[in-house]
Amino acid sequence: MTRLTEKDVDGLGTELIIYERNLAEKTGLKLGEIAAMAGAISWEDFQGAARDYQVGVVPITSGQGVIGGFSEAVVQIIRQLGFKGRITEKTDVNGFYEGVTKGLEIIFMADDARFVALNLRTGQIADNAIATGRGYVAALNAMTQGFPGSEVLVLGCGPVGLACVEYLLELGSGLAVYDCDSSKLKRLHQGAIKHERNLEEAIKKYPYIVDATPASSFISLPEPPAKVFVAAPGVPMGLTNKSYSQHAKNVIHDPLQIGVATMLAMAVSPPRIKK
Ligand code: PYL
Repeated sequence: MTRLTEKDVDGLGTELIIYERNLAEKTGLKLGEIAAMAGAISWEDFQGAARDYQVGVVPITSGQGVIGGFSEAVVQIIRQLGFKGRITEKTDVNGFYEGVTKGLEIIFMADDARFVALNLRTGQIADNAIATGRGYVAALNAMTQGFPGSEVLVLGCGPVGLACVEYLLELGSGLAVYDCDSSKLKRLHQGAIKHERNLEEAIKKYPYIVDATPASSFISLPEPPAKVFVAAPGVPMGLTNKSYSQHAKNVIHDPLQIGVATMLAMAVSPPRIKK
């Protein structure tokens, strides 16, 4: 997981209205609707949870320490979804204790290894990598209205890519995967998954692409008027600057918003019956 910088989250909280408008133009949905879809909770129940839960964000100083603006960005996204949210005054375990004793029932916290949202009432825990994968597939599904006519190409089989694969299988979408480490593909033996071995060829073949890799500026898309739709979660951006600017209208990308929104939906979603 690539660690965000202050620059990545700078201004994020104050630009959420513009962000939502841009997302709705591309997908026809609000951030909360995309999150509810990916989090397997109805939009009505998600709005009900917003009236019911108090949410806290606990800054964590371990490892490389606090990222300036990170907790502020997370709490602004939470508020944008209609929830009451606040950052604890204290950090780490002290901040967790403060939140619990002050009645916060959903706690967001991130160290360098993992970013979670814990629902203290139900015990449900949402992981950012899984939520990000699901949220971006839901957004791409909405933008393309169900991936007509082709499989979806997932680049990268790390935690985000694997969450994309799982959700695409749940949606019943056709699916192809590429990973520079082809040994990772062996684990994905589910019959319906195509394994692509050549990146350049694969990118030319699929109009629907999820970039779930930690690499930057390595994806050159076919030139317009080729129609291609890309979900590019987090940082760094995998598209080259030229491809990103040529296809910007059909690219969904943000450093945190869709992942955090889907974490919240997953944390308040009715427990899923284990099959
Ligand atoms: C959650 C983000 C998404 C991509 N990379 C992940 C990352 O940057 N993780 C580190 C988060 C550290 C937060 C710090 C704080 O400010 O509480 N411990």
